[in-house]
Amino acid sequence: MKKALTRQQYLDLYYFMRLNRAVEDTMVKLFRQNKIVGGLYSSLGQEAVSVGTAYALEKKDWLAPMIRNIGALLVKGVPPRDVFMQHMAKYDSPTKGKDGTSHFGDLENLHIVSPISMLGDLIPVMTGVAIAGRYLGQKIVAMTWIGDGGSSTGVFHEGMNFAAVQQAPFVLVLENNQWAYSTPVKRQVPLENLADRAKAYGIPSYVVDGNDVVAVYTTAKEAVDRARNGEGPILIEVKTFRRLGHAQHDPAEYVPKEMRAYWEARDPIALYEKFLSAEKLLDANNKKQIDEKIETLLSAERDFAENSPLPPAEFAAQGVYCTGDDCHKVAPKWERPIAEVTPPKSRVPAVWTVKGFGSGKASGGGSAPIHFGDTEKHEEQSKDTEVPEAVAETIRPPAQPRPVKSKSAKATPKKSAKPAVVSGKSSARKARR
Ligand SMILES: Cc1ncc(C[n+]2csc(CCOP(=O)(O)OP(=O)(O)O)c2C)c(N)n1
Ligand SMILES: [Mg+2]
Repeated sequence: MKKALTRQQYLDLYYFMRLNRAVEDTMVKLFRQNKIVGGLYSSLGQEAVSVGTAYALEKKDWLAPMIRNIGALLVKGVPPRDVFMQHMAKYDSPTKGKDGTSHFGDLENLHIVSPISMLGDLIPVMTGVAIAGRYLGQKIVAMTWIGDGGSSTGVFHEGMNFAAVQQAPFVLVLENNQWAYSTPVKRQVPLENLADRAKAYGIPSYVVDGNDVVAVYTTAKEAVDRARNGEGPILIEVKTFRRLGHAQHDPAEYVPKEMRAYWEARDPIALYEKFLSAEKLLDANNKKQIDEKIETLLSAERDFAENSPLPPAEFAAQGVYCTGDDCHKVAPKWERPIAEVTPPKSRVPAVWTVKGFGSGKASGGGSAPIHFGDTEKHEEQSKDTEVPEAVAETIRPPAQPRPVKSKSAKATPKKSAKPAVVSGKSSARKARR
């Protein structure tokens, strides 16, 4: 932990980690009192990740949390009562009681996109947010988090590739907490550092100790600055450990004792307290003040949440489907002229083959980004796309006849089945097509 921040920044990081832990401790109590409606996930031991990364964002930036990022919500300005009420499905909660965990956002004020349960889907969504911000000239950065397990989904790769090719101002925090449910990282990815996944997209990456909040913050700040300055997306792998089970129902008995002991000795809050007192940034008196501040705040927030009513029963049937303009207007708020969505504002030149691109009108009267219609095929498209033989030889590896060992290949082939072993070059090419 290097000393480079202001005193206030050091203390903010401490306060938010403590608040993160206290909010989650309160929810464990509520869960045991049967007041939490859905599942309850924990970021115990991972507070430095959510807090250190979100603290690197500016107010205008956007984030999208996953289940273990309540700390990021708190840093962005979500009051603890909203987190409590959301988990308790109370009527005053951000979704008015229509969710039992943390699926809520705030697009208007705090710039928070709701979590999406399908792991990885937030990556292309937040890439879109980042690109939209660039079109609008807002100089924003978008950030989201993904687990070690989530980094093996298809959409992770599609999303990262999309972000990279668009040079989106997007930071992805890959939270490697060693486990995806009961699967250890080593059994799902043959990589020492998951940050190496960035190489496949030609983008920069960092590996950082996720239990050192100052290291997490300074790394995230550098990444956010680089993304904001137009360097494109950045992947940060933070190495940490999921101290509890996947959710409250999971005792996580599959975690080896030595592994747990190693990480428990590296509690991010305890480590940070040591650093702060060694640097004379925190003494017993400051600590007591922070304890009291958090206790007073959370007891008021918890009371508010407990006193909020559950939604009326009939509300369950309302607002399930959008009924059109009387529900909310489904229309982009930012139809843009063509100059704003093509270079130099966007990274990639548009190579539309559809005639009339940019000349259509959207329902709001603005320029439609793409005009589909009964347009003729562009000349380029109708050309014969067959690769000349001489060129084909240079781009296609020669066919390697392979011995067939698998059971299914030994079985009598169906009439329509292609030959399992191909020998000649031309038949190999046909088989590949
Ligand atoms: C695409 C997809 N597959 C499976 C799941 C079910 N699921 C939810 S959380 C989880 C484990 C995630 O592990 P990891 O990404 O490492 O995150 P962690 O829980 O460790 O924070 C799984 C498999 C899901 N939500 N989405
Ligand atoms: Mg994990």
